[in-house]
Amino acid sequence: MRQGNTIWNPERECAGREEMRRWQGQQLTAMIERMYNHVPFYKKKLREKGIEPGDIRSVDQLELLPFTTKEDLRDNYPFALFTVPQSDVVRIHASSGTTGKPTVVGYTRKDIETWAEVVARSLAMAGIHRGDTIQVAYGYGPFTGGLGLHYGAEKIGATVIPTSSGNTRKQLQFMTDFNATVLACTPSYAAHLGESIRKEGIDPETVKLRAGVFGAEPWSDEMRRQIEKLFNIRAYDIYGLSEVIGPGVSMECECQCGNHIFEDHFIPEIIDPDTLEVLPDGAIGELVFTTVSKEAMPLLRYRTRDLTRLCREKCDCGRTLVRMEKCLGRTDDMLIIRGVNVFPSQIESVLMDMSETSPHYQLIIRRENNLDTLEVRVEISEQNWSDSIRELETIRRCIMQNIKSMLGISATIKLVEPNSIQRSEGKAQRIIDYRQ
Ligand code: DLL
Repeated sequence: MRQGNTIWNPERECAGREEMRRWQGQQLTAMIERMYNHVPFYKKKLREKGIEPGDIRSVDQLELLPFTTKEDLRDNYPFALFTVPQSDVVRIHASSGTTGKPTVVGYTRKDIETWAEVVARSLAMAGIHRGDTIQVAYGYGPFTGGLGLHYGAEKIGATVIPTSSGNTRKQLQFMTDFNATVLACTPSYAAHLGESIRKEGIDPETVKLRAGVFGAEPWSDEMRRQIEKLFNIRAYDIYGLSEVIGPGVSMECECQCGNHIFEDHFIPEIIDPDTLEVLPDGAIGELVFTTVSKEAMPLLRYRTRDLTRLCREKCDCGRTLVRMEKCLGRTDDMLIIRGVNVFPSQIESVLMDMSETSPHYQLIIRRENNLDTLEVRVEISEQNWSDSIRELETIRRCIMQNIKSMLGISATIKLVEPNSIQRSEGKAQRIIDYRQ
């Protein structure tokens, strides 16, 4: 085992496989009983499969259980999936989504404690501890980022600066004046903050950050390197979704080889999104979670629409928790351009791998004469913005060729001036699809 960061809960995070499976099985049995007895929606779904409480005793039987989808959450808006009376619900979060009703999530006091525990484990994984000062620049509100990180950071005894998102100048002032050692926000906002240090005339030496906890949107390893360079820090990936709990479903350790899933609370599966068949470890597919310990709103085989793969090989950090690879993207963000499946993260890898481009880009998709077209708008970095048409043309051609060789499709590349693409303070909006 590597001697490094503290393992917050070694009993759970380093449990043997059999011990973990036994624990998951017990929790699953109890969860199904709660769901069956308190939620008509689940009772109906379980009965349709011929399942009664007590029938499910082991995680091996997960495959027998029905799936839950985002549509199910919307159909049961706002509280019909709660397994506890509303008087036991101490917090409600909601995720806005782009269309229709928001998805609502409720938490009992114990759920809030579980959430703080998994975020505390996550921060410890990144070597963060009491004595650190964490600037939480995720949005505070119905979005789970701000309050999720906040409670976990307080649990480990760190000092929290709850800046929420936005107001970049104030963020930088607090970061330097209060000696923040950790920044938590979306990777796109981190990139913007990093660039703003120099623009605001701040001496980078006065920035004391040493780690970043970034997530809530897909980001490539190339983007990670850019952010690490901008701040001179180590950047860690935190994953989560409000329906399951919020941030802290999985987190990267110091080995940075995938995110460890807190599987004592959230049992993962990978399925083929078309056939719904369970796929073996190592295969890419849709991530599904069963939240065995949650009280207010447990979820049975919830389809996240996130695409990734699982790995159970031993990790050098000593944790035995299964790992998920960095998310490739969401099934609903996958663009089908002239029949080819394209994930924005693939294009990001190409762009961020080049030193001339900045971490700000947009993908514009149109349909012209029944043919899909992809335009990639990318900002050139300040130091590479040139008056020479020839130099810019060389960069443009290079991006075009690299995208063609990675994806097999041609894209129009439009180089735009530094600072011309709108910056995001939360999740970046990178796709403009005029076909919809
Ligand atoms: O984004 C929770 C969160 C807050 C996670 C802060 C990490 C940090 P939602 O708004 O419900 O919750 O969005 C969940 O965001 O299904 C993924 O598609 C995406 N996502 C979250 N974390 C990552 C990540 C929060 N690290 C949806 N990498 C999820 C890639 C991520 N995608």
